[in-house]
Amino acid sequence: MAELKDILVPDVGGDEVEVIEVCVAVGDTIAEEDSIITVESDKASMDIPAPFSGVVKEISISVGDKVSEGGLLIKVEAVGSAPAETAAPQETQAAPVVAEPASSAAPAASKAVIEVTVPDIGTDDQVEIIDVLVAVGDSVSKEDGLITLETDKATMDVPCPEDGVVKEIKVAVGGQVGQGSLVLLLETGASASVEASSVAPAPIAETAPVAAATPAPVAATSVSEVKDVEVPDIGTDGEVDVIDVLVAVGDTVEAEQGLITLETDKATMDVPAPFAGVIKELKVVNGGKVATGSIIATIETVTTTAASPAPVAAATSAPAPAAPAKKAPPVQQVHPSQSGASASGKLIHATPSVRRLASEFGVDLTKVTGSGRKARILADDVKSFVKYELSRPKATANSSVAAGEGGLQVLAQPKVDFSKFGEIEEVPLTRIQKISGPNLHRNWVTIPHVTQFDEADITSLEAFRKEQNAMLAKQKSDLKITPLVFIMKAAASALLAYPQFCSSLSLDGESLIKKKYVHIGIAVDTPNGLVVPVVRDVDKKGVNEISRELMEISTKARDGKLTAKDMQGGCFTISSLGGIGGTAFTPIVNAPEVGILGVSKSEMKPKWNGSDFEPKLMLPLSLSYDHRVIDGALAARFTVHLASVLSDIRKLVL
Ligand code: CAO
Repeated sequence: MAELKDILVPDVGGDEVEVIEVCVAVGDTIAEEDSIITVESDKASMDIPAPFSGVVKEISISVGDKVSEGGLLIKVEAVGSAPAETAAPQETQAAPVVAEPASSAAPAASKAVIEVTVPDIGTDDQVEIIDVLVAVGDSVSKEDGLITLETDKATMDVPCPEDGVVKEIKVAVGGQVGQGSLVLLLETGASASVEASSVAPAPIAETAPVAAATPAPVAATSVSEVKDVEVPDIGTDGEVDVIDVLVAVGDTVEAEQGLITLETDKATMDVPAPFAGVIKELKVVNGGKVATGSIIATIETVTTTAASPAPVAAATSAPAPAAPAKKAPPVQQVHPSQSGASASGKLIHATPSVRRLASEFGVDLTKVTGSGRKARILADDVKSFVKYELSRPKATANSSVAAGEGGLQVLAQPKVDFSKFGEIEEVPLTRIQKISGPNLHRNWVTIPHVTQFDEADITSLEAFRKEQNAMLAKQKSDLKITPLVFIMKAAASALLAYPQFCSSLSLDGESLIKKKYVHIGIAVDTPNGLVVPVVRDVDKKGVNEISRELMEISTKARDGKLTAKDMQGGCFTISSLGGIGGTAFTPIVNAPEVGILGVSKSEMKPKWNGSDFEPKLMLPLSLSYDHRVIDGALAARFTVHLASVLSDIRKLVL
C-alpha cells in the first residue's frame, strides 16, 4: 500500500526563507525533482525539488510563509514505496539546494589557493556551461557569478564562495559539468594555501546521501572586516561633483549596487559597491567633490565559515582532522518561468531578485542593457529602464512606439540627419495631427483589417442628383447635393440590414455591443488635419436635411469650430475622396467602430449588359472592417447591398 511521507525543508543556506510560490496543489501527481515551492532569501530565490514521486495529499505552507530547514512542506503519498516507517527528517528531505564547495584548506597566515567546484545543482546529470563570467586575474567578490549553467529547467550562476583573485579557469563555454566538477582556482586572502598546510587536505565535503546521512551540527563562525571603498578610475584627473548619495550609514548593500552618482562634464555615472556589506561610514556628501581614489565609504563585510554537515560515517572514518569547509552561497537558481534564455534566444544574466523586480514592473529583460560585469543586469538597470520608458514620448504620429497593448514591439525609427542630403525645414505637427496620429496608429496595429472592394453603378443616381441640383439652383437654394449624401443613406440602409457593422467589441473582447441607432461619421479634410464629425440618425433623415447638415459640419470642421460632442457617437465612418480622385484605397477602421467605407472617384466604364457594352458611371467602394467582428462573406454582402441601393435608390424607401 502507498505510504504518506513528509517532505521537509532542506538546507536552504540561511535561517528563514520566504515562500514566494507554491508550485503544486493537493491531488497533483509529482515526479522526483519536480519543484514543490520556490523560496527566496535576501540573496537568491531557489526551487525546492521533490525528493521522490507521488501524489500531493496535504500542503502545509502557503505563499508568504517563512520556512526554515526541517519545516514540513507537504505530505505526499509515495507511489510504489515500501510500507511506512517512521522517517527521520533527513530521510524525507528534498535534496539540499545548497551544497558544499570543494574549498577546503587548513588555517594558515598567508594567501590560499582554493578549488571552486560546482555545488548541488539539483540534478545528477551533466549540464552545459553557457557562460564563463570571469577571466584569469579578475578580482571577484563572494557571491559574484563565476559561470552560468543551463539545465533543461533553468539557468543558474555558480557563485564565488569568497573574495579572491581568479588564478586558473578549468572550464570553458560549451563544456559540460556536474556537481563537484572543478570550475576554477581562486586565490583568497584570508585562509591558508593548500601547499602551506602541513595537514592532509580535508576530504571534499559532499552532501551526504539523502537516505543515510545524519548531518552533524553546523558550527558557523563569522569574520567581519571593514574595508574602504574608493572612487575607481573615472577617466579624468580632476575632481567631479557628487550629485547623489544613494546609500546611508547602516544600509546593507549588495555587490554592484550604486553608492554615489557622479557628474563629469561628459556624463553621469554611478559608483557601485565592489562587494556586499553594511555601510559603516560615509565619507562623501551630496554636492561634494571627489576624484579617482577618494574614499567614498567604509563597508563592513561579513564572511561566514561553517563546518560541513559531514556524514556521520564519513566523519568517524576520516583519518585526518577535517579543515573547516566553507559553505557556498546558494546557487542562484532561476525559476523555469524566468529562464535565462529569452524567447528571442538572447541570454539574460541577472540574479533572481533582479528578475523578480523586472517581472513586478513588467520589464522585458531582453530590452535592458546590463551595466554589471559581463553585461549582467543589475537592479539599477531595471529601474533606469522603467524611468526611461515612463519619461519618453508616447505614441505620437511619427514615433516608434516600443510597446503597445498586447506587448506589441516594433523597431525604433532609424535616426537620420536629413540635412546631410540637402536643405530641410522642421515644421511642428498640428494639434489635430498629434491627436489623430496615435489613434490611427493604434487602430492600424491592433485591429486585424481586411478591405473589401466593390463598385456601384450610379448612372441613374447621378442623373437624379443632377436634376435635383438643377431644381435647387432654380429655387436659388444654397443647398447642393453631392453623391456622398446618397452614399450615407445607402450606408444607413446597409447598417440596418447588417447590424454587425453597427456594433463595437466590448473592452474585454468577450461580447459585441450592438447599437440601435445609426450615427455616421464623415472624414473631413481640413487645413489642420483630418477630423470626423458625426451626423446622427442618418436612417431617419431625408437627403436634403443630410445635405444641409453635411455642409454645416464640414464648414465648422474647416473653421476649426467642431466640439468634442460633434465628433462623438459614430457607429460607422465614411471617408470620401471622390471629389479629389483615385480608384481605391484602404481606410483605417475608426475604433471602436468595426467598419469604414472609403469612396473613390466615380468613372464611366463600359459594362456588358449581356449583349452590348453600355457606358455606366461606376463608383468605387472600399470597405475596411475589423475581422474579429466581421467575416469576409458578411463584408461582401454589405458592399453588394450598398451597390444595389446606390444603383437603384428607390430601394431606399422599401
Ligand atoms: N466621384 C466623383 N465626383 C465626386 C465624388 C465621387 N465619388 N464625390 C464627390 N464628388 C464631386 C462632387 O459632386 C463635387 O462636384 P461638383 O462641385 O461638380 O458638384 C466635388 O466632387 C467636390 O465634392 P465635395 O468634396 O465638396 O463634397 P462631398 O460631399 O463629396 O464631400 C467632404 C464632403 C467634407 C467629405 C469632403 O469635402 C472631404 O473633406 N473629403 C475628404 C475626406 C478625406 O480626407 N478622407 C480621407 C481620410 S483618410 O486620410
